[in-house]
Amino acid sequence: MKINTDQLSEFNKKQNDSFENEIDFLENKFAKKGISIAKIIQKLADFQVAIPSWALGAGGTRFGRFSYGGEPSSLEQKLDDIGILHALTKTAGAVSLHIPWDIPEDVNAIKDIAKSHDIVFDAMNSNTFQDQPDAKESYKFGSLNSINKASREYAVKHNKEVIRIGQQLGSKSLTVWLADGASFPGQLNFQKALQNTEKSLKEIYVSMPEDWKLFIEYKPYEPNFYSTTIQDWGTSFMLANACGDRAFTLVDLGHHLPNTNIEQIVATLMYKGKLGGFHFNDSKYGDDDLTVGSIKPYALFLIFNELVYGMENNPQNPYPAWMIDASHNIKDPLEDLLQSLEAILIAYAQALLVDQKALKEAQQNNDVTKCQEILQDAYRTDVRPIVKAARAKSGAAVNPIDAYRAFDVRNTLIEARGLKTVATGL
Ligand code: PSV
Ligand code: MN
Ligand code: MN
Repeated sequence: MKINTDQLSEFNKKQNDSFENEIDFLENKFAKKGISIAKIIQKLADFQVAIPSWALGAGGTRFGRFSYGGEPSSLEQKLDDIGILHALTKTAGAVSLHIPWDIPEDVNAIKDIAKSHDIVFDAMNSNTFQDQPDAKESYKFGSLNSINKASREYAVKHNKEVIRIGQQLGSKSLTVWLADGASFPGQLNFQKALQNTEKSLKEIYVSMPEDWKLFIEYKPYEPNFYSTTIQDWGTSFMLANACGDRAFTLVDLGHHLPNTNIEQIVATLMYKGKLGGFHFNDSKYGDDDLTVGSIKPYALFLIFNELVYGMENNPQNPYPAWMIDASHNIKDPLEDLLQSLEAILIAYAQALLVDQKALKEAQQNNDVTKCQEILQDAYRTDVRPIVKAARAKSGAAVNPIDAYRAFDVRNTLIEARGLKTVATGL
């Protein structure tokens, strides 16, 4: 199924949304502060977020999985689904693949399909947290950190293979997330595990092409519940530094203990030029992988505020690789991703509305009340007309979920693929 720009502009016209009037109002209001809404609209229109191949089916739980119907069962179908998201939003122009779930049988055919949807291949993800049916070595007690040399070498080899596949597709980065850790005290020698991890990552790093980046993801717990070898940003940062200039830390919003000040982590990493990748989701308790912005929208805004500051003031930091890392088992996965994309653009727009000049002055004067007022003035602005204007500008749907439902996407997919479908992934 393909939705084209003409169909969408027709649908937009029919909807007759009043966002343009609201834009006029915002232009006038923010011009007084020297903030251009037109520039913000352009920034939002340019913003692209990768969709992970594993978020297109109903998943996100290790307990019951309930098929949503019409889910993609091949890489081709996954790209088609992202094509739908991208047509509706013009924000989802990239895919992040997980190997071995997404090994392409015919690389050129896959590249053609991606191109036809205007999708590029963002970071490749390796998987050393599961043993595959034909596995020669086991990751049961770790992969890159393993006490067992053969398991370590097997995991390094897998990562090299992921790089090779990524190169064929035109990807330029590898994300490594390790489940490696211990479930019980005494199980692991922490120092040895860290040393092995560092050594293995360095081996992977030196095997990357010169124009590739390595993203090292951290997570405090799960699946191991006593210790995780790369548990926090500090460990990831240290390992990235040990590898070299093209190794970076990857922040996943769900990978923090409750109440962690994630925006401060973002600021610290960008200051040091080491924030390479970013996974969006939301959570109430742990790595819940809920829809972006569904639980803590103010925290998301504060994080974006630091990202915007970093993108404008830290040339030492590369432009981060954005990805949604959310999936759910009771919502239509595509509607869920549309909601996440919307929440990301809303938080980005709010952060771009922060009056940086006034904030700097208030900080200089230690005017704490004013600082808070400035941030909250941006956060409490209804930026949805700006997001709609950005989408209208790029030829997307002004209201993507309305369009998704009006075009009856899910039923069309169910008709084509069946009602009892299982997508590969989590
Ligand atoms: C781990 O929880 C994670 O967030 C990593 O990004 C993985 O690559 C992804 O989920 C899928 O396993
Ligand atoms: Mn992640
Ligand atoms: Mn996660």
